[in-house]
Amino acid sequence: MTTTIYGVSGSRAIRSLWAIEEVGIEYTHVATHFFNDSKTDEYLAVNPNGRIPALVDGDLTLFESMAINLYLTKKYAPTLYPSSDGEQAKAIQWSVWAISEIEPQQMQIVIQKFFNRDNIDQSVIDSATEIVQRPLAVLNEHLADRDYLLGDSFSVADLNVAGVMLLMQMIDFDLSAYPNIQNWTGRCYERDALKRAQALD
Ligand SMILES: N[C@@H](CCC(=O)N[C@@H](CS)C(=O)NCC(=O)O)C(=O)O
Repeated sequence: MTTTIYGVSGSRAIRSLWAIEEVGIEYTHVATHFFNDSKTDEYLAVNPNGRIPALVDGDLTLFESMAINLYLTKKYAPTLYPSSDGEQAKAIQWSVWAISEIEPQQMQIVIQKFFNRDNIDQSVIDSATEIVQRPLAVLNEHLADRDYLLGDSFSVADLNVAGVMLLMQMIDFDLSAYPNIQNWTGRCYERDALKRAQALD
């Protein structure tokens, strides 16, 4: 069976490139860029949304980084995927939380800083920065008495939330009011699997 992952590391595909490096299986990386590469007929047959990442694992084709990561860890890296129903639900909870509570605000800032450089609307940045404080405070509080989201060890919950939070670095977001988040991202971001993923195209 062959496993192929599509996407470039300088994009949200980094989340799933990180995941596939964590699980340690053999795979083919197709460095599909989010501009033209993701709109070819060949790629649209893999992901009709025209977005990266996407995964083909044998007969299974998947899009959405969080779903790809939950699948990869469950199937190939049981140490990263919780065993109890409750903890599995928590992993899903944090994954959904990251893309619904954090990512939309980050993207507002990304759009202004990177795609609207000549005409930045500071009010959009200020508003997104303010809105994201509430979920950041929740995450910071949650990490007050544990090293990782589900307890003592790194799991797919950390992979997914820290994967989404990678964008915070790109937009130079000030996290100094959230020391527990800073310490936790520090632990997550020193993982070799992430470094290998970041070294890919
Ligand atoms: N919710 C998707 C978002 C994927 C996404 O929007 N990827 C961007 C790259 S960062 C993309 O492919 N953009 C191309 C486009 O929207 O046409 C996921 O997490 O996988």
